[in-house]
Amino acid sequence: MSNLLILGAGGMGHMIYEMAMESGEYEKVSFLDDAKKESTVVGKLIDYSDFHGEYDCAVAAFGNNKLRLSWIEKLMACGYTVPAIVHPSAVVSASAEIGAGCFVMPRAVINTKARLDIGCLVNSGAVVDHDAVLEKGCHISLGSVIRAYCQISAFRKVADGKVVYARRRKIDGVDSGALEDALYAFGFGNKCSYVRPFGAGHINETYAVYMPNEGGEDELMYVLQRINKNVFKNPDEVMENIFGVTEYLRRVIREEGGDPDRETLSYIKTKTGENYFEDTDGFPWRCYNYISDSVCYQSAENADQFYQSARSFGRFLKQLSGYPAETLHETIPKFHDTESRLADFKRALKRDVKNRERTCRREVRFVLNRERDCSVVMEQLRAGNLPLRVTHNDTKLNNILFDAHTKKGLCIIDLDTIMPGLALSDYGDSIRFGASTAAEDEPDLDKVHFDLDLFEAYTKGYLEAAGDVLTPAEKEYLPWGARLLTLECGMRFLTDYLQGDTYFKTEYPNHNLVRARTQFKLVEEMEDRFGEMQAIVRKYS
Ligand code: ADP
Ligand code: GN1
Ligand code: MG
Repeated sequence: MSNLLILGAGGMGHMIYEMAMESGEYEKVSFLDDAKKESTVVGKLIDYSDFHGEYDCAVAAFGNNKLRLSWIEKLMACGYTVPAIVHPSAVVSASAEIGAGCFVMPRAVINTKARLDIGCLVNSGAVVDHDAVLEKGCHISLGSVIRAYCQISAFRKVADGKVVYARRRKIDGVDSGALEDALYAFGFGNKCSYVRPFGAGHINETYAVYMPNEGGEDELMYVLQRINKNVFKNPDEVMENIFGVTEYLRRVIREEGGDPDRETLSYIKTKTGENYFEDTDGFPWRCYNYISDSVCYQSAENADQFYQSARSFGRFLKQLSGYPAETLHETIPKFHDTESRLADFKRALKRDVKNRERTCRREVRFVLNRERDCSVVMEQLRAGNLPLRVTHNDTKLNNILFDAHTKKGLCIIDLDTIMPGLALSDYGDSIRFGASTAAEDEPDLDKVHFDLDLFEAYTKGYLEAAGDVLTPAEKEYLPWGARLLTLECGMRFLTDYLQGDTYFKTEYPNHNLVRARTQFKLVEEMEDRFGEMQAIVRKYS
């Protein structure tokens, strides 16, 4: 057993004496003090080195922070072991670090991953919450609270009963109070290295959140999104759908022997347990884990990639075939109701609030000439020939993550529009976006073509993955799905153009018109090749 020498026989020294005795770790405990004449005082401070043979351990029990520290350093230099003395009633997390010569007094709490540098004094009833840091020689006085992530500078004395809050750090890439609030709401504020805009979605504001990993390097760990409340009027319902569906998918994926952490998104609740955080402007923010080693493509690099995406969306449909569709909220009413979309278009055309009708007459005519088409699928639905299923409803290629190594589809993202819908909408929207030779906003229409090989690759993949759950009528109408979703999307872009670009994000004044034109070009080519499309669907049915 060790012998302990306490420098300073004042009030604090006597508390340390009692604590050391109670700990049962020391055979002999004595004081050095220049003034006191008690039986336990064995000498003067100046003689500290002479006692090293008899006492292997020594601590400095001075209330003055700098004095305590300077003595600790002298004791260490002399070869003494300078232990931390912790009262048995104190609660100290196993992951907390307590430096040499610290005193943790009765009923103090040192929480998870808190770090106390040498010579700190945490007095009775004080709380040092998780991840807080006390630099050397601090004194946290009676009953005070150091909140999580605070850093208390060296030699600082925090007065009795005080609460110290962490000050917010400046985080690179944060350019608004709302984004900063959101980062803190999800608990990233104190660690986050930086954030940056992420992805190429047309609806939400998406940020990549970088945090230091265990090796101290910055790593993309979370995706934080501000939900577009102009589009999603009821974020509670959006998030309820998402939590319900992702929890269900986790179970299905686990049963299939897959990895739920990589094959579906894991949404994170706020620190107060909410599904999303609402900023002071009333915008909802939500967050999910970034899936590492994944890639997101804006266009198919080859037919196999497109085929893999089809397999993923097909699998997604199948995985959710047992989900109780009636529990899902309709997050955007009549989302793929082509007749209703046509009515919206006609209203925007009539109002023409931006005086843009004169700039898009050809496109307007293109839509009005296809009024009949807008009812083809809706009539089938009304007749009960096509079943409603749990569908994704926004199956663009950039709403799927690929595994960076296997190059296979990994995880379906952008779950805001999961609702009861038609399988042909999911199939058709993928074709619309992916079976084109150009980007959705390619201004040179000579570059925009409907690619029948890509169409075939997708059809093959989709039917391989989901063919057995689809009815013959659903399969028969898949080509219509492609044609109508493309027409509908073009119509939506044109409607937004007429309304002054209030729905989709745009980068220049006629961006929506440019987008509408590519969609109509694709529709025309699909119309020309409709017979071939139907034959391909039959081939894989
Ligand atoms: P939006 O409704 O705006 O399209 P998304 O949820 O689709 O919102 O996110 C926007 C974009 O951010 C995606 O299309 C994708 O490019 C990118 N993105 C989102 N999450 C991830 C992720 N986990 N990994 C890679 N890219 C992602
Ligand atoms: C939007 O959110 P994003 O960018 O994945 C839109 C889709 C359109 C698509 C056109 C909720 O998809 O419906 O088809 O743009 N999403 C919503 O690119 O309206
Ligand atoms: Mg998206």
